[in-house]
Formats: sequence, structure tokens, C-alpha cells
Amino acid sequence: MNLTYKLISAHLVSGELSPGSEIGLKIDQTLTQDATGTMAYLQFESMGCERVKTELSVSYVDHNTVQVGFENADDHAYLQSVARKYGIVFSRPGNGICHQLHLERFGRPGRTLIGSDSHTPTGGGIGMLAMGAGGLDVAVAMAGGPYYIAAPRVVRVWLEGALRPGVSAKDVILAVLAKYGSSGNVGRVMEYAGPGVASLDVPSRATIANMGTELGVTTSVFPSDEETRRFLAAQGREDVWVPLCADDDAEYEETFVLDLSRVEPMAACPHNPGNVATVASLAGKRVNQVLVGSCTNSSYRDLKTVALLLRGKTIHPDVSFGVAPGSRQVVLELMREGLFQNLVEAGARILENACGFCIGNHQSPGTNAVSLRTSNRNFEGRSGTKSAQVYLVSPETAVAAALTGVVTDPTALDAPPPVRFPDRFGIDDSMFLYRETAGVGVPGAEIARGPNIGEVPSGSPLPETLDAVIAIKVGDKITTDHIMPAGARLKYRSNVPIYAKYVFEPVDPTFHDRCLANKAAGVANVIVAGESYGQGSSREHAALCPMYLGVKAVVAKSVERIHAANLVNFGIVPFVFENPADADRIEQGDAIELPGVADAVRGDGVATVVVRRTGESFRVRASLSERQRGILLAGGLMARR
Ligand code: MIC
Ligand code: SF4
Repeated sequence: MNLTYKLISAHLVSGELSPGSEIGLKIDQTLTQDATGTMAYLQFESMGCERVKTELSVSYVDHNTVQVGFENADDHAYLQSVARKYGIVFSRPGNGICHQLHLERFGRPGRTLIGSDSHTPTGGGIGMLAMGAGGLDVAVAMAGGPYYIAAPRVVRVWLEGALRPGVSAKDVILAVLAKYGSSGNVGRVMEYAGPGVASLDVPSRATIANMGTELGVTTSVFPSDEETRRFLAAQGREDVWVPLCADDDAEYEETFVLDLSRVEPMAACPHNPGNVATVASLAGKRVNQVLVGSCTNSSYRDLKTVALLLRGKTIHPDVSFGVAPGSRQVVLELMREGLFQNLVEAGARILENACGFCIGNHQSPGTNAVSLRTSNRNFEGRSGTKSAQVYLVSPETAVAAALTGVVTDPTALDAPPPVRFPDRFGIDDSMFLYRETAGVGVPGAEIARGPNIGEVPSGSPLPETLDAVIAIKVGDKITTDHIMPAGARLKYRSNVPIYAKYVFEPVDPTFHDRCLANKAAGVANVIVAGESYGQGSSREHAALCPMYLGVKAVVAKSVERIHAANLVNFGIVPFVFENPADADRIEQGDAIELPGVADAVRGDGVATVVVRRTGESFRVRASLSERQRGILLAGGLMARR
């Protein structure tokens, strides 16, 4: 058996482990972050549980920490009070980024973890089966319910050799992205194996697993070995270590052999993480901004590398250079070693231990600026500046550009000294609250509900025949950042009627008004899209807010995994064209009818779309499990409960 199937088998509660069929998994741990967490906990509250039923649930505050206006602080207070009441550990704002912190302090090899954030697979770096999910699915898991996925096909990435100085884990995952692309990998798991694994420390493995998300896979998994034990021991948690690996004769869908010694510094070019080129091919391009941080590259390993490379140097005068550490532990350790000073002395702008720039919350680049970032997503406009050109690079490439002012291959500069890890990090968990009441809670404790905390809307049953208008028609690779922008709009996450005003804002700001007019006229809204609809974030608001606007179906060429699950949870049928060329037979504004749509959902998922303008019709299909059919007919999971 491969490692992925071993982890699944140990947690299987329903279904058959054959690729593509729906399986239910017991979930040991959950995590939430604030931007998706408020909705997840409102949903959890409505489930009437006295406390969480998982082994461990942690609520992190790392996304909305800029706090312009009262909304974010109200959300934080709500989250803190919910954590106390229901037995959830609460990570205070300033403690760090959820995935980095979870890896350091709570992750356990062999356990399942779901998180209301798409980069939850970071935990795969220590042999967890860790997956991103919508907030409602996390709420269900906290209430003791299983998490459902399609049993995956497993790709083996066989690593040989070792990385050259100046080349690091980010370059490895970009090389994997260059091979597999950022779409077409739904239903896969990437499992890393081979002699090269031992040469990668845990933070490097976590970087690779983290950005596996950009491939669109369900998760990525590394074995748990001596290196994992060393990492956990340095965290004072050696007791949770178990060895895990695939059997020698394990089966895979395919094997991709990657010789680490041949990996070159890579960059993902604007505006997609799958748009990969070598750094050497971009050398000489002028750079305006360099930012180090995000859950991909903000570990002790990464920031120490940056600090060592910057020792005694000064940032180029035309470059704005910022560093957002992944956790307080990283900062404290670098301070103890006298290295944090290197960053400040070099002229770095020290940013909060949080997502910050990665989610476009601040540090938006100037008009047409070139920004090199160590984060994982460079979708158009995500930085807050539509005309900006964002490149995703390793910390080594980031420093090279920050010092020279132009894109520079770091292997052409002085080699960075190897990073030595402490045998034991200075452990200070004081910014994690309620560990003593974890799993127990304080029943009866009061919940802090400021005016920004809205209600969770619930959907209406699917009608027998759907009378609808194509409210919008979009192209390929539409991300959840297009559908439901974050950045400056993030603070409305807890208030659906307000946040819904911004659905499709970057594509067509009139979408909201059109939808509400159709809804008022008793006509449903349908979204038509191309390949890989709903790439990127796990944010369920990209389904919840459209539901609020009366969207009942999406018809796309393909839909990404987490988004498809979120659509079902909120009563929106995720159809795909039987014949993708039919997308040309339908236009925005077309009135359409789907006769017998509820019967189709009850049955084989195949429905007919009749286009009133032309009188033509074509077929669409939704691949649904029995469970999903029930949810859709009821109008969503909340409507059914
Ligand atoms: C992101 O990187 O896009 C986010 C913000 O972390 C999202 C979650 C969200 O939208 O709150 C994610 O990746 O799931
Ligand atoms: Fe935060 Fe960026 Fe990671 Fe999302 S990708 S969790 S915004 S650091």
C-alpha cells in the first residue's frame, strides 16, 4: 500500500477505497483561521453541540490583522469567546500563520487534519493526511461528523540527489508545478518518496506540501522519518513521532522522478502559480518590491537563510523589502541567535507575524510594479494592484533581487551558509489560549457578538424545473479571488449581505445588482465558466454569497475540488458541460430552462439546458454522491440540518 492509502484506511468510516468514489474519513484535528472561521463557528454553533468532538481543534487569527475599522477586532473577540466556550485552542493575533504554527506545535504524523484554509496540506510535511475544506465541512468535523472526499489517485514523486546551494524547496514545488500545471489534478494526491527525501528538512517538506495546493490536488504527503523525529524533538514533541512510509511494492497512478541536484531556481510568472520559468531566463528584470513570508516560506529555515544572506548588506535603494515571519517562535529564535538584527540592519520592513501581504491586506505594489514574493499565489489583482506583476520565488531568489534591484539567479551569488537547526527551540506557548480546557470548554460562557457578526443564510430547495438567467459567463481558471475578493473586502467575511455586494467585483462589479433583480423577479441565476472554475482558496463565501444572490447552478468545463464541495454545501449544483464546445452556444444574459432538474439530481445527474434565445438545447452533468444529492435537493447542508 502507498502511504496515502495507509493513512486513509486508518480513518475510513464509509465508502470504498477505489479512486473516484466518495469516502468518509474520521477527522482527528481541525484548524480554522479568522477569515473563514467566523462563518465556520456560526455554523458550528447552530449545530447545538456542547463542545468540539475532535481530538484537537485550533482557532487561529492570522488573516485579518490590519484592523482598519471595528470589524476585525469584533471578529477576533467572537472567535476567542467561541474557542473558550467549546473547548477549542485559540491562537492570538500576532502568534503567527496557522499552517506554520500548526506544524510547529500541534501536527502529528499519522493523524487526519482538515482546515478551513486551502493550504492545510502543509501538515503533509510531517506525514499527516491534511486537507483544505470549506468552513461548513470543518464545522461538521468539529461536531464529530466525517469529512468526505473522492478516493484519490496517488502520484509518486520520487526524489533523488540533493539540492545545490542557493536552490531550495520552493524551486522543487515550482518544478513539480512546471510538470503538472495548476489545473487538471483534481482527485490526485502527491506522495513524495525516494532517497532524496532524507536530504530535505521538515520546513522544506512543508513548503512543498503547502504549495501542492496550487496543483489543485487533494493533498501532498511525505513519509515520517528520522528527520521528522528530529523536528518534533526540537519542538519538545518527540513523543508524538511515529515512523510512516509506503510499502516497497506500493502502487501508484504514475511516478515522476525528480533529481534534486538538477533543480534550478524557478519563478512562477504573472498571473498564475503554474506559469513557471527559470530565474535565469528572467535575469536582469528590474524589481520594485520583494516580500518574504506567507505560509509557504516563513519558517525558521527560510528566515534564517534570509538573515544570513543579508548579514552586513543593504537593500537596494529602489526596492521595498518586507519580511513577515511565520511565527513568534521564528522571531524569538532568530533574536536569541542575534540574527533578527541582520534583517533590520539591512533595511527590511518588519511586518506582523501574519498572512498580511499574501492576501492583499497591505503592501500593495505600485502601478505596473514588479513584485517578487515567496508566497504561493500570484493571481491578477490579489496583491491589491491589478497592474502589478507578481512573481513567486524562493527566499534565496528574493534576497538576490532585494540586494541587486533586478531578478538574479541566486546560484550566481555567494552560496548561503547551510542552516543549522537548534536541538531544541525555545518553547513559549503563551499566545495559545485555553489549552487547559481543550476538548472540554466552558459551557455557558458568553459569546461576544459585535455588530459585524451576521447570520448564516440558508438556501431554498431545488425546484423541479429551473427557470434561470445566465448572470455571468467567464473563461478558464477563474479563481475564488475573482469570485469573492479578499484584500480590502476581507473584513466583511462575517456579514454575508454586505460581502455579497462584492461577488465577481474584479470581473464585473454589476453582477450583484443583476442577480438581486433576477432573484426579485423569481428567476434563478446561473454562472457559466471554463476550465478549473474555483481555483485557489477554500473560502466558502465564493459559494455562500452567490447562494445569497440566488445562484442555483454553475455550468463549467471543470470545477476544482474544494469549490465543488462548497457549491454543494450551499445548494448550488456544480454541472459540467457534457460537450465543452456547448459553452459557445450560450451567452451572458440568456434566459434558460433546466426542465426536471431536481429529477436529474435525484437520478444520474444529467440535465438538459434549453436556451430560449436559440431554442437549442444541450446536456450538462453533475457527478454526485447519494449524500450530495440529498444536500442539493434540500437547498444546502444548513437547510437540511
Ligand atoms: C488564501 O490564501 O487565499 C486564503 C485567504 O488563505 C484562503 C482562505 C480564505 O479565503 O480565507 C485559502 O487559501 O483557503
Ligand atoms: Fe495566509 Fe497566504 Fe497562507 Fe492563505 S496562502 S493562509 S493568505 S499566508
